[in-house]
Amino acid sequence: MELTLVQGDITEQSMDAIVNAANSSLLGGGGVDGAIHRRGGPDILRECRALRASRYEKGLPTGQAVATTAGRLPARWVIHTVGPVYARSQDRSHLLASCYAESLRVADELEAETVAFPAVSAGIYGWPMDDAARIALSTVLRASTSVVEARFVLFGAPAYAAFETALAGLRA
Ligand code: AR6
Repeated sequence: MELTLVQGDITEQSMDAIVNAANSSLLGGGGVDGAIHRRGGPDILRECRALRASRYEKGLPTGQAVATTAGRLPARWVIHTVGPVYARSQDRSHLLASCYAESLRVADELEAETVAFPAVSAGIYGWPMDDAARIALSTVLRASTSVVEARFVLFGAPAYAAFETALAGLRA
């Protein structure tokens, strides 16, 4: 698998699937979630509502992932995953790793070959970027998947630099 890092906006990526850092309501929010729903249009929210009514009446649990189509976005699918809120007093890194592993599992089910990820939990959910990057990259590098390209789309220079440093550390 090819793993790439780019600085940019995930809503502009022409990939088979883009991953959304959602919340368990699946009904939208701020950050990358807000951007995806804003640019993708109402079809995504309609499918999210249907998922809530059928498979996830209590919401999508933290660490899990589920797909919808991508509305007006250039991607084909959006894979919604729910990152853990960062807590200094409790190690939730297994849940953050699970977001990436489960997103790749859903991508495999969709036969998606190219997948773009944001830095899940590293915005509103408060995860320190360096640690979020290390968990994200090590999980994706370890995954057994048919995905051909995993692209991390980092919003801003500091996020990109943190991922670059973390990747160099993992490859050293
Ligand atoms: N493209 C790529 N990355 C982005 C974009 C974008 N368009 N916009 C923001 N980011 P966040 P979380 C970066 O807060 O921490 C929502 O309200 C951002 O700079 O989007 O998992 C949900 O509904 C940061 O580095 O997600 C949840 O309630 C990273 O994406 C909650 O926020 C993740 O930041 C989830 O919080």
